[in-house]
Amino acid sequence: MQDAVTSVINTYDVQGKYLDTSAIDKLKSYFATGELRVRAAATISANASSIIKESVGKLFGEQPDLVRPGGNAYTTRRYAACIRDQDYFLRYATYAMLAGDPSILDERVLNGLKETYNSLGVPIASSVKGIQSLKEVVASLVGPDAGKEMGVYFDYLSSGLG
Ligand SMILES: CCC1=C(C)/C(=C/C2=NC(=C\c3[nH]c(/C=C4\NC(=O)[C@H](C)[C@H]4CC)c(C)c3CCC(=O)O)/C(CCC(=O)O)=C2C)NC1=O
Repeated sequence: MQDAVTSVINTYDVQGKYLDTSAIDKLKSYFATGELRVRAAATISANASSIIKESVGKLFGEQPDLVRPGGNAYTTRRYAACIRDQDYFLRYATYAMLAGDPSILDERVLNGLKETYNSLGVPIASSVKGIQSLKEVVASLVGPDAGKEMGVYFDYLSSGLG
């Protein structure tokens, strides 16, 4: 896993170069949003269970077949797995937002996930919809600026799955 700072340093170290203005601008923008990121992470952490609840409410409201017989989230065991996956997406997107870097999502979440979902018949399009519901619920809770930062990582998860 890396963060915005180690990402810049690694890139320049490979080339044996000092930081140029593009690198400095990246670092400036990361530090300038530091307080915003920490505050958003605190709000998300304190409200995680209601965020999850609201996001699956939206998803199952729009796609009720998922929780009916034959649906992938039907039965208590699969319903619980579905909620747990939403929780993983929220928690890891929050970590990535704090780091200002998506690498943790590749390493811990997306690696092999699509294959697992396909082999278990977990519908990818509905999972992406669930991630987008998280994005909406979080944005309404933390406000537009922090919502935009989080949105980057929910979109990263969505396109990594899709
Ligand atoms: C930390 C990183 C991490 C992730 C992301 C992860 C996901 C993950 N979700 C799984 C299953 C699952 N995921 C879902 C999710 C859903 N079904 C739906 O219809 C909805 C669209 C969606 C919820 C929004 C379901 C229902 C299963 C169980 C499928 C089955 O066993 O038949 C499985 C298979 C093993 C298991 O059941 O635990 C994995 C590995 N595991 C991890 O360790």
